[in-house]
Amino acid sequence: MLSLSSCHLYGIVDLGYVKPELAQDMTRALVEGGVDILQLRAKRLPASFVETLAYKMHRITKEAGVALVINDHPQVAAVVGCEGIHVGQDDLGVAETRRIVGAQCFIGKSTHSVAQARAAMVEGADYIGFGPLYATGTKPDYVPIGLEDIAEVEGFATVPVFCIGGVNQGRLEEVLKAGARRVVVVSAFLLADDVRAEVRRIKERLGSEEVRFAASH
Ligand code: TZP
Ligand code: MG
Repeated sequence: MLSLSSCHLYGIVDLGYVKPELAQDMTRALVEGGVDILQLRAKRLPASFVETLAYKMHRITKEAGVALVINDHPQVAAVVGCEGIHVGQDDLGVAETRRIVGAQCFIGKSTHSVAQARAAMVEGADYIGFGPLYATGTKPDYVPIGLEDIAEVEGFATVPVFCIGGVNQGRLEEVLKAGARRVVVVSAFLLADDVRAEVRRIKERLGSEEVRFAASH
């Protein structure tokens, strides 16, 4: 399994886009394409449903060596033995979440400003989601924060920062130029005609850890 700091491309199986019965196929496509880490996001579905699906997805991700993160349901992450849990600003805090998931499970937190990113680090989040950078149908109620604060957050963060929100092939270049090192891609993957090919394309541009290391030394 890749360590969290080696993960640069983050995919999400969001049931707002994927029918539950196609979630396993989508999981396979995303991991075969090359996501480093994958989240199950099933807003407004009961925990029992999320748990059943998490077991099925975890079988696939584990085999592929990809960490599975559960959005919103710490009990599910704990019982299924998922590698990560993701919480938002309105969810349980990091400490309370830690009490449920234990020490083995890493905790990611969504942040929407520099101040929230700092606070999430102080709280002990293991990674930060930072966005939405652009307006996105996946989070229609959120005001996009743009690209200008990415460099600042990357400058002080001592945990991985995953930039999120409207990221796609066409925008990747400017996102990376703004200082991002890691991205989450949701709809651009889930709505692609060829999911594997789309993941591969973004993965190639993001580069391997070795290439990045060589470039910075
Ligand atoms: N958090 C901030 S933006 C976002 C989440 C879950 C959705 C990103 O989805 P997309 O489709 O890649 O814009
Ligand atoms: Mg949440």
